[in-house]
Amino acid sequence: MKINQEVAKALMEGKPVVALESTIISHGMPYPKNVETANLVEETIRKNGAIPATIGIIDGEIIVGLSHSEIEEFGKRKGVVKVSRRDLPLVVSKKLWGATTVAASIIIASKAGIKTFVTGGIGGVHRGATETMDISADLQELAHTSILVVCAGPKAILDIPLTLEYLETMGVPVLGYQVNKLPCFYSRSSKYAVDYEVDTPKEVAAVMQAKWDLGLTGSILLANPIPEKYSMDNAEIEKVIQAGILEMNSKKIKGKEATPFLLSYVKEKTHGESLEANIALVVNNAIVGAKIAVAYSQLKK
Ligand code: PSU
Ligand code: MN
Repeated sequence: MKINQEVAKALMEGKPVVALESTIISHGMPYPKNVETANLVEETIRKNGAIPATIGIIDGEIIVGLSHSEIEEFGKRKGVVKVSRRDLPLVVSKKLWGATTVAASIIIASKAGIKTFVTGGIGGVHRGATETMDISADLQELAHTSILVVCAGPKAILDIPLTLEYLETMGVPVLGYQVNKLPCFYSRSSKYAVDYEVDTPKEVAAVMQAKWDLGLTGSILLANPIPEKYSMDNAEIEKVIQAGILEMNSKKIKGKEATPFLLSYVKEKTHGESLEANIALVVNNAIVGAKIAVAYSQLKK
């Protein structure tokens, strides 16, 4: 594992660092929006006082803190493997390029000593999971890896209530950032309550400290709603998602292809509106994640 110099130094000095994933770059958004977004997210983290560390695998080497040119390559390159826990040993031993999901990224970030992670939306229990058993490996990892994960809620393509049940069973607190209803990725709100509402970065930092000081390993999930301006109508997006799932099933798309297929289907059918929403929500998460990383590092000092 290679930690870039700036990130390594910051970690040694107890400065705030925010980890980021690369699946969203290689498999979550089309080029060049993916690269523009990744760069904007990094810039946003810096503006808010923390150091970004985008994680990816290049020729089998795990990198914590990709350079701009490496991010560009992740955005363009064909055949980059989507890497979850299951894929890690293969991509490393076969010396491949790998874009890390939330699951793989938080494993790596945590090994590097990073306590804050930012993404768009986490994976979760898929609709129809009682038949397909499609439950994102993200959930397992949230249960076991001690890191704060800032997202805009579970992706709307999922079965939200089952995802919440799973997180409860696994002991992962689901916090709403300045909201008491769970945001659902493309839209600010849903009918589901979060476990607790938190209102400031300091408050979140205190939860992190309390959880891990108690020896309770595992993550904390912070759901930060998409900015009002980009929030999409729940009912409309739901129609598109249902049609997307039908098409996905008829094409027999499943496993790791399911999420990328649905995200790109929704993008097509909303004429790119969902992509703009996706970008806005990740950037918004970067602001909050950086502020929390700053608050947590102050608390630790
Ligand atoms: N958030 C986004 N876009 C994405 C993802 C998250 O805004 O593409 C990715 C993350 O890497 C997450 C993955 O871990 O989707 C979940 O995939 P699956 O459902 O196959 O576990
Ligand atoms: Mn899956």
